[in-house]
Amino acid sequence: MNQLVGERISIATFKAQTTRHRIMGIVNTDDMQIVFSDTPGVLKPNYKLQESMLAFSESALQDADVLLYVTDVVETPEKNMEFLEKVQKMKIPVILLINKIDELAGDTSQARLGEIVEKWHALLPNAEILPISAKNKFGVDMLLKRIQELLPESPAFFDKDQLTDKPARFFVSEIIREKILLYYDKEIPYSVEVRVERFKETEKHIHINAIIYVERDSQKGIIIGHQGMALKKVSTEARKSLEKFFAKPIFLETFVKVDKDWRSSERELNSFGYNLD
Ligand SMILES: Nc1nc2c(ncn2[C@@H]2O[C@H](COP(=O)(O)OP(=O)(O)OP(=O)(O)O)[C@@H](O)[C@H]2O)c(=O)[nH]1
Ligand SMILES: [Mg+2]
Repeated sequence: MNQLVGERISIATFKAQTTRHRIMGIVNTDDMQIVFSDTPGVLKPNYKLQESMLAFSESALQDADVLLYVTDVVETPEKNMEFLEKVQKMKIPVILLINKIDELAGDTSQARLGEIVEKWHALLPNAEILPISAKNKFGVDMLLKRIQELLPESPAFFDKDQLTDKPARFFVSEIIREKILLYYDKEIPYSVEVRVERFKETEKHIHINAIIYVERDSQKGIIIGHQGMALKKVSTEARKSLEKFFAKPIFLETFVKVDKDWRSSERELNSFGYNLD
């Protein structure tokens, strides 16, 4: 979606379950508007946060005109058979994107891609299949053109200068969460939520105070690290990304608090914005 929209709207890391929300990215031209919804991957929920994530994915499916199902050259379909059956029965056009074809190097790459396409075609015979590389922007323009052909005529849903449905604070918390996904292991990133307490923009700067919530005291210690070094690194890296995103110098203060078992609490999840409205 970031490549299609041309902005880094959705955070991306090598860890699973990076995306927790439904995030809209809007492409505007003189005579057209495309609204993309990036969503969490479809999974079987193990705790309440994952139930909310699944609800976001399902809400996007309900009002989409076209479904882009993103897989890659290494993912195997087996773990998603139930969802694939649902996709096969959908009434809207489905485009299956086989991403990361840049990873298929060498003489046998064409043959290997052929096998991958065959395998997916057998599972989703009604889907159009497009191999792409989001990293190298290979196939992305062709995809945009194809989506344009498939979309129905309709008035624009959003203002022509709008890029996303989310407010500035959302991107602050996501960028901080991205650094946490990158720099901590095991259950830590999955136990973290970020709340922006202050976002004050002046002509020259943006002042931001953010609280990093964890589920337990022991996790608080890990986030802060020896002599505060781990938190310092996260804050520095987040500040750099925020300065790129907002194109302004940023003053960022981060605090760590414990919100016991927040990801299993309906009330806390609502307060963190994990509800559909
Ligand atoms: N080699 C290669 N890596 C890619 C490409 N596109 C994305 N990646 C990497 O793949 C990883 C996963 O990307 P994400 O955007 O987080 O994937 P996602 O499917 O949204 O995953 P979740 O949000 O966790 O459900 C990141 O490390 C990306 O940098 C590509 O075209 N080629
Ligand atoms: Mg994602």
